[in-house]
Amino acid sequence: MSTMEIKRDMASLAAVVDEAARTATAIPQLTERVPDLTVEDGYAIQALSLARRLGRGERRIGVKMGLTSRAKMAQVGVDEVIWGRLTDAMRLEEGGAMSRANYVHPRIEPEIVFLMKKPLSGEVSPLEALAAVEAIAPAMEVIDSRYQNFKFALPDVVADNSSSSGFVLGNWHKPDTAIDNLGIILEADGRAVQVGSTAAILGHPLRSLVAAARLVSRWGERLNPGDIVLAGGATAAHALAPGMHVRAVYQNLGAVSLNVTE
Ligand code: OOG
Ligand code: MG
Repeated sequence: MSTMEIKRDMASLAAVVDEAARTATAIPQLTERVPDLTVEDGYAIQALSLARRLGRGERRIGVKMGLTSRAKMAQVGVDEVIWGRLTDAMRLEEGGAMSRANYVHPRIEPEIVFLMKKPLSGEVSPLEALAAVEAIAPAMEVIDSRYQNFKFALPDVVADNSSSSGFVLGNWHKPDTAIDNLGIILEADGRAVQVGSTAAILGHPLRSLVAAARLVSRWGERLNPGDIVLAGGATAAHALAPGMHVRAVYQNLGAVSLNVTE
């Protein structure tokens, strides 16, 4: 295949995942159609599908890290840290509502989010990463794999923007707030469905920011001032259903909540 043909192919695969996300329709894994799809291809497809979103007027506002905890890796059977791009259209109002109909099979997970005040990319130490942070907040991510049965291989999930589909942010705290080992309870309708600690995120959520700086620069990007960085789920994700009220309660940081409608 010529370079031109390969590029065209990536663009059509980007259209497939983007349309699946836009219309909340489950699709077969791309690796079923293209068995030799690589992780590099996955990131190329992700970048092209993000470009389609930007073409519809969405704004890139940061990145998400994925599979930064054992619980998450075990839940989806992929054990490599991944990243995806976030846009303003994915933001959900804290304490507000999200419509189940806009998603294929949404799940929610408790995370930590960083707000950047300085650019960051490449190999950095945890201290250098912290020096680039404006604020830290508790957050929940709504993930929604576009693949049937929430099943995928590494190149698939990367192409599908690492399952990103929504997020809700809690109150901002100072960057020097201790976040290395804070208890988290994820509740659905007042019942604890997941219990964990921020330490589950690579031992310390700051390590996820270090990994984000390294990974984005590998793909020609950087973290910019004003960007947010979701550090990855601290527990396994919980499936969402209409009528459900979900809340993540954090030791010292407060809580974040969301209501699921039809
Ligand atoms: C992949 C995305 C993982 C996280 O926080 O670990 C992720 C998935 O679980 O579908 O967002
Ligand atoms: Mg996540």
